Amino acid sequence: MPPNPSADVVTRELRGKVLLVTIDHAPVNALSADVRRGLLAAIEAADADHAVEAVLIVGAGRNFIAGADIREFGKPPVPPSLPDVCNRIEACTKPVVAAIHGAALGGGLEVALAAHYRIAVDGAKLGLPEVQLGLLPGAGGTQRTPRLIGAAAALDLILSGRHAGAKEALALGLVDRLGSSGDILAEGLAYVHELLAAHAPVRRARDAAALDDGAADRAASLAAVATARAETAKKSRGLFSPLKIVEAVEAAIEQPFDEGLRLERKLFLQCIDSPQRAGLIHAFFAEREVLKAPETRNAKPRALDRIGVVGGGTMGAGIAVAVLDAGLPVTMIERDDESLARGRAHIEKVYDGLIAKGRLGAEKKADIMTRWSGSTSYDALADTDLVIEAVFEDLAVKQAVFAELDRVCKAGAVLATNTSYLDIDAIAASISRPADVIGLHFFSPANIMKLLEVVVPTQVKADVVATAFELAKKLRKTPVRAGVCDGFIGNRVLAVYRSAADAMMEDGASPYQIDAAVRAFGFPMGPFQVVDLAGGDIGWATRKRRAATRNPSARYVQIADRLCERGWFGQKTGRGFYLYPEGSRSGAPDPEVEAIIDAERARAGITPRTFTDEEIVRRYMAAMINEGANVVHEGIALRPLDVDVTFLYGYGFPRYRGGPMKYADTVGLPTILADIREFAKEDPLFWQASPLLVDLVERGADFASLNHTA
Ligand code: T1G
Ligand code: NAD
Repeated sequence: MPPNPSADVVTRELRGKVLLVTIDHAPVNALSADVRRGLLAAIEAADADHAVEAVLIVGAGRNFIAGADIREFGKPPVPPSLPDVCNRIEACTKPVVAAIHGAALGGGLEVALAAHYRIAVDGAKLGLPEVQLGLLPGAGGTQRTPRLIGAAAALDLILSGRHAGAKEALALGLVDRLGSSGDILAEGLAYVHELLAAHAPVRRARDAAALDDGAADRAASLAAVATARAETAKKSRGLFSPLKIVEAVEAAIEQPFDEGLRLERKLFLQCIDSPQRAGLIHAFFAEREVLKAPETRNAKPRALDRIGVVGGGTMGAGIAVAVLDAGLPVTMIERDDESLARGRAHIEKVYDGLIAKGRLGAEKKADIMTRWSGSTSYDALADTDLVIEAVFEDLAVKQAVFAELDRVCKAGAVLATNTSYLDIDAIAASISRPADVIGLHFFSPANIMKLLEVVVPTQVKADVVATAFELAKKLRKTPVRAGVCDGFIGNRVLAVYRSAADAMMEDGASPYQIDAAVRAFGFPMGPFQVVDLAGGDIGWATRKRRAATRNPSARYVQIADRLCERGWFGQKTGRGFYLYPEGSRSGAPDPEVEAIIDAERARAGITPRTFTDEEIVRRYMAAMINEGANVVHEGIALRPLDVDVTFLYGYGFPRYRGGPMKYADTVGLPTILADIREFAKEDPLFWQASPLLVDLVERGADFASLNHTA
């Protein structure tokens, strides 16, 4: 048997007549160059060794293969390529069986599809999620999958990037057999022996007939492609790879296998070169890196069996639903019975909505609500492990609540506040156990939005931070560690680019043009639509709170105040920057708002000028990036990637751009700095380049250079 060049990550062992090939490359058996070399060598060895009558491929650890090694993308390719490895597996003269447990994703599923037979066990997840990385299956997935499961099913799997469970995979025809026990090796070996006993031939997916079983089939396949093309063109919102996927699957119907494979390769390399690939892969790793806050490294989370929520308003109710959805019991505290009943009604409204959509049964709702309890007495929190305060945004009101929590909660309970802006150090310092106080800043609606800013005050204990991250995991939230300042990471940066948008509006751009330009950039909504959604009154309250400390020489655009003075708070009042006839959620431009803007320009002595969409985006992004750099510079955010994840999960930043700091690197920091210096000629107080940005440009470095593990 020839030597094994990758013995450390791919082992092979002759078990009777079966060559057992095991991929053991932690953490997820990604197809690194070593693994590819090892797989290739194993098939070569199998073909060369007469003692081998069949090959069984399995993964060590929790997964089969999670795909190509994503860290290799963007770097010079190292042979052998995965398409070559898959073609070699398929060309093996002995039956090759893939035994799948855990993840068989992307290139991992492509390896399995190149094998001649597939068995899976419960818990397996099979999929081609490359589209989520701005790619397409580049090792035969777009050619073999349709031939095995048909064009429509293949398009659904590849365009959605979703994972299919073992049972669905069998039904689709992705696998041939389901193993009943969880012991994948035993199941795999038993299946191989059964195939050998039946003299099962090698069977290549390239020859499978799901596509061209007669003219009718072919017509149906082409119709599926046409439908997918039309839907994708409508839905893909500027994404590059989805339409390439449709083109590749179409080739699987129209072209001979090897022709289709060549086109797949060409399209794959186009996706590799697209900046969207870089943005989406950055997002993939960034959302995993944020989980590793320094405090979580050595500290053990405290218990999290019973949760309390103080306040049953917009946020308190949403947080309670998130806790209930995680399967935990929640105790809600409100000021009085009427408010408590309103809090419970807010929660029930969420579940009634799901029932109305047929996504939840009434019994299930009743069962969930058995884990809700409510009281107007804080004593009901005596036994809770963690309490989240979500009462009015007023320091004195919150400190009074924390005084109550300090009185009733057991030792070791974690006391959290959901404040948006207030000084959490001041809240912590107001009680006898400041080390147990932390900020948990949810985003509205709290049961939906994935982002959770974990705000770390100066006196907090490391295990309290670790507990907060553990809670995020239980609630399926993406936590980002933030330091204490006005607005933490997200709202602080938001306030700055909102001001840039306000200034452009007063200088001549209509709010509707600004929103349209920001949507074209990839955001689901522009800044003025967001104000109308969240409610103009919240920002107004913040501006009023800040009035006393606002720098008098700083530019202050009063247009939003004029609307609020009229009670035009947005969707909740039927008008704001937009008009919302009969409660519709999509607003129409309002000529009265434009008249108010004109009047404000005249009051401020401003002669309006025109803005191109390109300039609007440059100013909007320059403000966002510059303040993002400031929060990193001041240590409020650990790294630029923490700012990116905050905006990806809390502010609708287009994922394919990777986040504001990743976007800045894509554009080039010298360009961003030059823009800021250009804009500073008009308003030097507002456009002060971040010292971090200036330093990076001087050193010829980028934000990515600061994204090390914290
Ligand atoms: N490459 C490199 N590293 C990977 C990886 C991959 N494919 N998948 C995961 N990791 C790392 C991850 O960064 C983390 O590292 C650790 O593994 C655990 O991951 C040619 C082009 C498999 C379902 O898109 O969906 O094949 O933070 O925290 O929750 O057609 O990881 O510990 O340092 O997510 O148990 C297609 C991506 C690639 C699957 C496991 N494959 N991975 O989830 O653990 S493109 C994917 C996942 C491709 C071919 C194409 C999940 C998982 P660290 P984790 P998990
Ligand atoms: P809300 O006005 O909808 O609800 C506040 C609730 O707190 C009310 O039901 C009130 O009865 C209750 N309450 C007040 N004082 C109390 C006390 N002493 N004891 C018990 N209950 C009391 O407000 P909201 O929008 O849910 O905001 C709550 C907190 O969350 C604020 O700090 C806010 O800044 C923050 N926040 C709000 C949002 C948002 O989008 N609304 C987003 C993130 C954070």
